[in-house]
Amino acid sequence: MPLTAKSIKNAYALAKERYADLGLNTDTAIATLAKIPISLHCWQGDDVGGFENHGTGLTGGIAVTGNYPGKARNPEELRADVEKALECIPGRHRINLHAFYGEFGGKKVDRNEIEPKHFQNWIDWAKQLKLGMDFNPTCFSHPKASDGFTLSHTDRGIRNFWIEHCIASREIGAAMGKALGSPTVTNVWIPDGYKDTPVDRMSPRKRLTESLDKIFAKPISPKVNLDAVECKLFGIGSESYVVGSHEFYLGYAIKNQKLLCLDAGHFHPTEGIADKITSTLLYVPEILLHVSRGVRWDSDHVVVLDDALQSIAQELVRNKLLNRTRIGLDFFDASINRIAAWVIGTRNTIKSLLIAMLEPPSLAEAERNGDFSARLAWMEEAKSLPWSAVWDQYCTMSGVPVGEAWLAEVQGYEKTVLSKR
Ligand code: RNT
Ligand code: ZN
Repeated sequence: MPLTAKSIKNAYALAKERYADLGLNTDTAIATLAKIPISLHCWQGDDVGGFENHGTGLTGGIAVTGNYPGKARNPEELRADVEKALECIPGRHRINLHAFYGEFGGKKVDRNEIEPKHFQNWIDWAKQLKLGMDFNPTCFSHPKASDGFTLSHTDRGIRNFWIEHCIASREIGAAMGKALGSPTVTNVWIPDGYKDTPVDRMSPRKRLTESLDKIFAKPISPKVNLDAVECKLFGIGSESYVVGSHEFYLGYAIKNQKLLCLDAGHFHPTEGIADKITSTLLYVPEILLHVSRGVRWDSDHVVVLDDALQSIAQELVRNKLLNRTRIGLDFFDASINRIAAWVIGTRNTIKSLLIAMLEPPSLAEAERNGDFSARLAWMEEAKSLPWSAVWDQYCTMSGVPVGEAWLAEVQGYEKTVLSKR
């Protein structure tokens, strides 16, 4: 039996009362939650394919596995698919593009020649849907990245090519931010690294610093563009050494007051990013999150409502850090319906924030009082509070499917649209 409007309302009324007894206002939680945008990564829709055709396929030490039918083949299809996903997600969000999703009208425009005009259709579409936009230079899947090095390459010509690409990307980010009245986060991630043990770990890092300094030389107003840098531990084919490691970018971001991007899949397999949030935010102005799920390696699985995700949300909410954190998603699964992947991952991320917002104040109080038995007791009891009734209410208020009802929507779209591709 599907949930009825009446049962959702009744369940919410009971939940509201239960939380009120604990000192929490569920209406306030919903209103706060509705103001937090999640940046949906366009690349889940086409397996990080992009709209160029250099014949290199996906490179850069990342991999998409699966061959589920119906992937988006062009900008129109990708936008339609994102719209379908957004219809199943409560709130107002953002769309995160990579540079190789530009529209070049059949002309060959190399990465160092891209301009805001190549993204005008995306900007117009985002404006219409009231979405903010985020951006990324694409320093992979290109002949000039074929040996695995870009901004730290030994060849000055190749380095300069990628520097120009990143400079062009910042300008595009600024144009997007200006057009949409909300700053674009332009995130630099490069794949540079070695499969096997290097002898010289220092020189590539020096070159990367120099390249980044050139890229960021021109000041751009933070009202339109914010620069972020993303670290990584290893990639496929860069197992032994990654130039842009955590320590490298942590230092660079602190020194230059850039946003540090923390991707959940970019650390040792048992290392979470939640515990890094308060430390880094003491030294950098803001952070960008790539909410992802590494399984055994940086495998970019769809985000589920697990402890790692909930810890991230708790850190942001407990420490009131949401206004200094840009939340983006980064996963790519081609083994399931790609729209379902977006919906599942995004709904889970929003759910985790809601659960964190509904944490009883008694938890922090117990810790302040040094009562660690009470802290653990509350931590565990809090897990079975009726947050799902509040979530259902939020979905109802937002006019999006409640509970599993979104799945039928996505299945219907698969039948009428995706299966015809
Ligand atoms: C790769 C990084 C990077 C990419 C996207 C496509 O390891 O996580 O963020 O996933 O830019
Ligand atoms: Zn990432």
